[in-house]
Amino acid sequence: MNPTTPPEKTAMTATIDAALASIPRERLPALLQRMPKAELHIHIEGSLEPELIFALAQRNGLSLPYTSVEALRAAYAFKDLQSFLDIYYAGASVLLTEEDFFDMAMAYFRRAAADHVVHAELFFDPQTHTDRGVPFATVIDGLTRAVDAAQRELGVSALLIMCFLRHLSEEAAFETLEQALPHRKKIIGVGLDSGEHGNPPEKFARVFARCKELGFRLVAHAGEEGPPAYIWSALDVLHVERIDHGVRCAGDPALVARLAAERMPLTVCPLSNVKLCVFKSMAEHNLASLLDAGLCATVNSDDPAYFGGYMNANFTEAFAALPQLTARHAHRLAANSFEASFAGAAQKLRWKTALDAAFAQA
Ligand code: ES4
Ligand code: ZN
Repeated sequence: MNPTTPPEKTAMTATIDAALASIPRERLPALLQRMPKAELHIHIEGSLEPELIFALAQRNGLSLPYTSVEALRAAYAFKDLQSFLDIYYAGASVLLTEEDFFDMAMAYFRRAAADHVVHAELFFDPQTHTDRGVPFATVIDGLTRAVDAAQRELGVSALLIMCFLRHLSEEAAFETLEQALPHRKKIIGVGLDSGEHGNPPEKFARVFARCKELGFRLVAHAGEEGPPAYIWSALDVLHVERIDHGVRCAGDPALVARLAAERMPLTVCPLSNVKLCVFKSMAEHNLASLLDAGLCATVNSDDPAYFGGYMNANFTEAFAALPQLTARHAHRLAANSFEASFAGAAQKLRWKTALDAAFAQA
């Protein structure tokens, strides 16, 4: 089977197949921008632009160790994940009030809507805030208010995923889960982020088991910098439903075969991977080979304020650098994003129909 062809063959997919085959590469940038898509891997604290960091610092009477927006942006040269995380946690320290979280998320939703993101699943890191004395309720109330406003004002649907910081302890993760329980209806799932090295999924086996019992959907970062073994244990120990990043699966053919057989989604973040030196350049990114191996890969922005672009930049830069990527791959990536989302089946079908219509008109 051609792995870029959807598994179910219907009259509509035959029409789409014909349309896809005739779309030339030069029409791809416009199509990538215009196609409806879901974003499944965005750390909302990573959408905080330097301008907003400065504005929030001023509003909250905080001083920053940078003299200007330009000086802060100039510090965004990363050699690996940890060198980024140090700056990312410092940037998030300007967030104090419910309004701050609302304003940050609304700025992201406006950018996402401009890129025709119709659905977004936002990661947030409660421990980054509660450890500074910001109440859990302040964080979740600001974000939830933005989720409601995004639907109402922009037509963007959104869900919230609470991440545990893997460099902190299991006990700290359990405490965070306890704080989340009064708000559980506002949180679709839990994830695992921060520095991967030395913090394997096994460290959070019991927390994830409890989260599953409580009805949370489960995802985890694995195989970004960490080895394929971390992807195996995210699957077999944490029982996640999506792997965030996962690009390092490519070093393990048995793992790739399993991910393909299970249609286990990978939320790939091309610009992030290049900025954090997971790949030396976009031309060396393995997105095209992951798709051609039949994996349910998606494209996402991760921390767009830090990595040089939002959804459309991730799509257009990956497609520009990888000549193997065609209209068929573009359609598949958007279809995968809906398939891999935590939205309901009826909603997924409506998005898929809108996606097919966008390509049928192309
Ligand atoms: C992250 Cl790029 C990345 N990896 C792991 N954890 C993160 N938190 C925010 N961005
Ligand atoms: Zn991430």
